[in-house]
Amino acid sequence: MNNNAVVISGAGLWTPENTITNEELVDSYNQYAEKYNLDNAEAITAGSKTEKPLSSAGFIAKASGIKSRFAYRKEGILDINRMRPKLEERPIAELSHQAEMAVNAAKIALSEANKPASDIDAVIVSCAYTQRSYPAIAIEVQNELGIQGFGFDMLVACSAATFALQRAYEMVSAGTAKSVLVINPELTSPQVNYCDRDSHFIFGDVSTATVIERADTANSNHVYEILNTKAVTSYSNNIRSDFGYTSRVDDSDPFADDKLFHQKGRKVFKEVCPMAAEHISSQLESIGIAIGDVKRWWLHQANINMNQLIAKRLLGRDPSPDEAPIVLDRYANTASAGSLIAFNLHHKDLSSGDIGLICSFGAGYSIGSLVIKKH
Ligand code: CO8
Repeated sequence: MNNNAVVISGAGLWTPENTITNEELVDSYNQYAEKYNLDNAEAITAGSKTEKPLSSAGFIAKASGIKSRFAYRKEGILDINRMRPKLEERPIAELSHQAEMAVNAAKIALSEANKPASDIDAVIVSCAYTQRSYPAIAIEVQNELGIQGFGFDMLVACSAATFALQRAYEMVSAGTAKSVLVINPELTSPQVNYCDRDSHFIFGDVSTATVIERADTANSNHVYEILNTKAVTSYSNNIRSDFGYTSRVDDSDPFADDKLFHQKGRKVFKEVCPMAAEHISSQLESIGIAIGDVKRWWLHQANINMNQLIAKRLLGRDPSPDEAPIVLDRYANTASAGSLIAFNLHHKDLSSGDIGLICSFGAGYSIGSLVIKKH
């Protein structure tokens, strides 16, 4: 490997302790829906309110592949009089929730990279939402870990992790940073509408982190050269969250359904699958790598049927669990972290020279991918 090559030298995954199974979630949602329908019976009959349909654990597992998810805070989510997590506000002298999640994953990634925090000179926190606009969560993390240099936050919904890895790759290639820590503290549960049957099951909380540096400074056990990166975006309203800093002044309800995650799931499925398959095959073709030469596909984890369809389009057959690992049965959709959870849990068995592909796809629409090769 060329000494100037840019590599992934360490990865970290931090998983919250609390799990919520489909059965638990559906049981609480159905109790909530039955109470809502009873309390609003007159309005529902008059047509001014809509009856809440019941959810089903069987539907969720079949339609999405999700069986369980992790929650940073479980309290409140299953309480039918609350239907959202209860997250205590912390004093500013304490580490913020999202910075804590980020630091937890970052410490694991640094240890895997065999690198002290003092060797890092840039921190990117990249995820679907940040807890506040400023100061950046990345700067708080930088301070907590004692890192010199600079940090910034970026948001690209489901592609936040891959897009940030690409920016880190460019910074190290250009020499503007020596070692970059990319962190994805995906605290999705505050934006999930647990009162909506169609989306209450989709998301989970998690945090992932990755160290990017030059090959000549890397000394960890699992080093991956980044051979190529590719990003694309194409505007779509099919996945939206309209909560923002202007929600206070536009005289709308800042907590209305449109201010939470909402989507046209079937449309997303139909439009994104062919886009992602085309994106990946044209990327590999452009660098002369045959589909059959890719040993592992660390794909975005939104829906098992989506992953199987994309892999089948690429391979011309069903992928084996070993080729395209699935983690969403335990983790659900974790916004941008999904493909990196798959990477964290399924990369150490690869041999020198093996090629893999990390790819995310989702809101925006956005697709981001990296082709990597084990050293
Ligand atoms: N229980 C029982 N029935 C249900 C349920 C439920 N929970 N939900 C829906 N149904 C019903 C529907 O109402 C429908 O009934 P009917 O036929 O009578 O109208 C029937 O089941 C079938 O519904 P769908 O056609 O919607 O079902 P699908 O087979 O399409 O499955 C999915 C729904 C699982 C949502 C599927 O469409 C999907 O996964 N699509 C892909 C979506 C996707 O990948 N989205 C990306 C979102 S993530 C992202 O981009 C990042 C955003 C930032 C993070 C946000 C964090 C909060």
